[in-house]
Amino acid sequence: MNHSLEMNTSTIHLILVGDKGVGKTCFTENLRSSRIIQNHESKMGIITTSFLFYGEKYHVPFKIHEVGNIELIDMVRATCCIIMFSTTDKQSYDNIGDWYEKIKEVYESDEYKGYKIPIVICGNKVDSENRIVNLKQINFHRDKDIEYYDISRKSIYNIDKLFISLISKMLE
Ligand SMILES: Nc1nc2c(ncn2[C@@H]2O[C@H](COP(=O)(O)OP(=O)(O)OP(=O)(O)O)[C@@H](O)[C@H]2O)c(=O)[nH]1
Ligand SMILES: [Mg+2]
Repeated sequence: MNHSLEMNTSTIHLILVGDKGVGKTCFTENLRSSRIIQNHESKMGIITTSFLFYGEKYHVPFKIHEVGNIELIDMVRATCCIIMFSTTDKQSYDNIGDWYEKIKEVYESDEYKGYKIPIVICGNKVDSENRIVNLKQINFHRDKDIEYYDISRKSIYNIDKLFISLISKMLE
């Protein structure tokens, strides 16, 4: 196994955003049970969890910051982002544009000197019988340099793809 990237990569700070109830905390809890966790803390409405991502090609340390309040985004220093909505909640899909705009505003401000933040969008809860946002309705990412994945935290579907997508973008 190649550990070289683990040795050379500093921690990736990931901001996980999305509406209330889309599954952000559950998603992070899942990572907690399947990855090596260094620590987990909640401060001023932001939950931060450290874990080591085990990929086939590399092991990468992440710090994941869960933010469910759009006003708190600029309290976190992050270099990549997951925007989550729930495929059982149309409003949470309609709101991803607001999250996207705010992420761009904060992480592509002058302070970040022209940085283009890697973003991946995911629609959670695809295991549910109550899915109402179907693949053909999900177009937000299409004219942007963003990948979209259907995911299920419950049935652990496509979770690793989010991290692999972000890691490849960070390495570009
Ligand atoms: N069916 C299904 N339900 C899920 C899945 N992930 C989360 N849920 C449910 O969604 C609900 C909300 O999950 P949370 O993780 O608390 O959502 P959150 O995004 O952290 O919400 P806030 O912290 O309030 O912003 C819980 O009842 C979970 O059981 C999933 O993959 N499938
Ligand atoms: Mg939560």
